[in-house]
Amino acid sequence: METLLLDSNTWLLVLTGAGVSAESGVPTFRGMNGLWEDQPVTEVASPQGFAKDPLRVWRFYSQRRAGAADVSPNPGHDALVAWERHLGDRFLLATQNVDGLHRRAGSQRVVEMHGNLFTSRCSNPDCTRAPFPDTTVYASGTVPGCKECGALLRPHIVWFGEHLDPDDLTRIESFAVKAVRSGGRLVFLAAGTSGAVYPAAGMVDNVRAAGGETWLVNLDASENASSFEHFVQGKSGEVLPKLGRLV
Ligand code: BJW
Repeated sequence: METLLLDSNTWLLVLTGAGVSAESGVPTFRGMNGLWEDQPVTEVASPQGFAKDPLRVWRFYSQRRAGAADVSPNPGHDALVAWERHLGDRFLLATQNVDGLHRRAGSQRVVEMHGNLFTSRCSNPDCTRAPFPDTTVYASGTVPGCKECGALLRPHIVWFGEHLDPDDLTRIESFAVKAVRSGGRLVFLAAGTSGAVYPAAGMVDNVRAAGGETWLVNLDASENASSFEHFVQGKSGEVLPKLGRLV
């Protein structure tokens, strides 16, 4: 197997997707065939889906909260923690996962691009209440309301058609810019992601355009696999612990 050198000149930007949590027992979107209760997830997890049937949306997220609370990080998560300890500020983890497993494993420099399953916020854009931690598994038939304005609460998740937090995107971009400006070796590694959902799927092209090196660790060839210079096929929980050579 190839090895990825992580030395004092390396700046490592990691992107993770659902596949990294698969070995912890969290179902991937592809694994569910993109369906939940026979409905396309894209229709449930969308502003339109919430407007049409908030009960169904909260049933979906309550079920996932219950499932994700019982799982533990796997050796793939642990390997990323070790890499971060080695590289310090020359490491950034951008995750599309909302399950919180990277932080539970010990990762600190984390950007949760698609939000967090255990955070809720008010659905009223004019409400001043900030997003807040919320581990409640709401009983079926319940839609929680905002204590401040009475509107419906919603999960703090980036649904299809919604914009990602611009601060998150800036943090990722600034990391790459800083790496290049410092004359360091910029490396981008994507793991466990189908490469189908943007803007995450476009990160590989941005890094290549900036002169960075690109690695993919995935169970199968993702939609954008041909954009990567290195492809290590396998389970992230088995590949990542062996891939990094920390010097
Ligand atoms: C393993 C493994 C193991 C298994 N080890 N590997 C440009 C072009 C075209 C469209 C767009 C575009 N820019 C924006 C869009 C629209 C849209 C989009 O991308 N659509 C595509 C479907 C084409 N994007 C958006 O709407 C985004 N917003 C945005 O860009 O705003 C501006 C804008 C809006 C509208 C138009 C244009 C611009 C928001 C995207 C938010 C995504 N949110 C979701 C749902 C959240 C719901 C929830 O979690 O409850 O986030 S979608 C879903 O997909 C979830 C995931 O984070 C995301 C990525 O999935 P991921 O992680 O890749 O998982 P899987 O299951 O798909 O794949 C798992 C992979 O792992 C597989 O390859 C397996 O083989 C592998 N694997 N086990 C290693 N053990």
